Amino acid sequence: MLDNAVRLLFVVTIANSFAFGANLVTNGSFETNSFTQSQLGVPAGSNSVPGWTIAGTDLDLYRFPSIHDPWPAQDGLYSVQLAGTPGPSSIQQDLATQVGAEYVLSLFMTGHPFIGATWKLDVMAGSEATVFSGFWLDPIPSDPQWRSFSWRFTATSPITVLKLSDTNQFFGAIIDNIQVTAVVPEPSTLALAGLGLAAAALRLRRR
Ligand SMILES: [Ca+2]
Repeated sequence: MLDNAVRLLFVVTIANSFAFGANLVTNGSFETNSFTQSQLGVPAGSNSVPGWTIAGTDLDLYRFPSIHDPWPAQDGLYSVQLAGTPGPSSIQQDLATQVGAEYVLSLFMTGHPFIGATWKLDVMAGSEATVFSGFWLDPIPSDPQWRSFSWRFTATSPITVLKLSDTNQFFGAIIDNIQVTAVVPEPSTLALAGLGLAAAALRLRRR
């Protein structure tokens, strides 16, 4: 019976042994910017969206509500479409990371309104890459269809370049609320692990 209890304790510990650290991304929700209603497009090289380096051609920064942006942002007032007017474009920033540590990237994505289609976002973190994609019907103000995406990567450098790209020229994915957090052991489960080890050690001593 004690054997089973100890095994169960270790299984519970392994299954719940992760938590997530602080967000490493600067301005991941695009709420800090020098955007004005009259300038929707943000050209490559612009520093009007602090934290991000903009490359390619142009991106669209949307502020809710406006005639160009009838759907609510997922977080705050602002969201970004990388396939600008015209795109394509990319955004990137350097993240301070620990070599060998694991991180989780999470963001919210929806599709360009007025055109139901499959949209995709190319994601790079250091030398690792993935693609977030899906089919969206036309987002509408009452149903912006924000979906959550996440992906784990391992840092191979003290500086990891996070880069998000959309290869569409005009219409594409819309993104918001970008976060990168370290995967770290959770103190409460570390305590459970300690209890498990203590129980196992006690059993061995009694034999
Ligand atoms: Ca936002």
